[in-house]
Amino acid sequence: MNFNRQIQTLDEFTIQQLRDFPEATGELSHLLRNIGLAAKRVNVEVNKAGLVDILGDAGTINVQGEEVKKLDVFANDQFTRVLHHGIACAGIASEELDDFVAFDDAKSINSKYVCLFDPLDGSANIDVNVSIGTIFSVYRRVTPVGTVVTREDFLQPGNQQVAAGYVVYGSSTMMVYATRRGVNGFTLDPSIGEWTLSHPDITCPDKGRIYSVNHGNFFKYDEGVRNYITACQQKDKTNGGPYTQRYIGSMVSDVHRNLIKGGIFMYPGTTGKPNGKLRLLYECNPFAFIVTKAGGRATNGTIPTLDVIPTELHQRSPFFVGSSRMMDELETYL
Ligand code: P6P
Repeated sequence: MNFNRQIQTLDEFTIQQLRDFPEATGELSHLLRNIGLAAKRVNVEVNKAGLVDILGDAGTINVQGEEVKKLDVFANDQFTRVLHHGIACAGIASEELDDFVAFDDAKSINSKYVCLFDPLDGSANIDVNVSIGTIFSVYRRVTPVGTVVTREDFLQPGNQQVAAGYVVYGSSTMMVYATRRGVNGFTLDPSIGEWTLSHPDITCPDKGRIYSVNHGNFFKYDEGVRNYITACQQKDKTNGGPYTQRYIGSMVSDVHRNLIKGGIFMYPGTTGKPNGKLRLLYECNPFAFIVTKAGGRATNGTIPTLDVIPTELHQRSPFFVGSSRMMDELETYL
């Protein structure tokens, strides 16, 4: 009997990666599978979100007699719980939590990774059915295994990440993650509840025709940014302009599209918010790592995003990320 097994699940992929690198302990693969499990649970709730009137608003008790949580709180709980119960994570930091959480039980203090995440980015888009996402970043701890993690384990520059990824809860649900070995995308097959390898070895085209920015802030941007945005709109045989403007206000969707098709995403600083809106540790750094591993580039407008030394868990950073040749062009204006 001929089994035409084309699909490869996330479990099979991570185990195959282990075989290719025998020195690996398997803890990072285990952590990534944990994230995949939590994301499947979040996906179920996100897909029901449109029924919230039936299921009850956050803070109420639903028909099953359970307290209905805001989706981003639910998502935060799922990722925190799965990572705590796993064997690979010694602590987490989350957009939803003021401070990091050290897992101080005997098993967790012997884990060698920490994870930072935005459990549900763009959650304000849920009630208008625009795609939203989870963003995560994984570091090897810098404090000794066997001790409780401290703040310095989380305040590492993005170039120290061992893995980073995102989940986009959209027309289909996808999980994309990067390690030093490359970028791979998995699409959730709801009929079997498995992440299946759908986008192996993702590379970011070195050029694209999409630019993504909130034009509403145009007159609040620096002159260099304004001049670049204007250039994107002008006919120019050297750079293939005018470009197409695409911006749906959900970072995961906007960056994912530009990663696959080629393009540039910008969230610059403004006169009122010189560091912009996006968070360095669990929004900018993960995408900077992913797009860079795919052949693109990312900067805060001055230095590569991955080289920024963090000082606070929730610090913001201006962010420019995308196709390498478009980033080169942008930098001639900054
Ligand atoms: P603005 C969503 O709230 C978010 O954090 C990102 O997902 C998105 O790229 C950005 O904010 C949109 O912000 O100011 O353009 O509405």
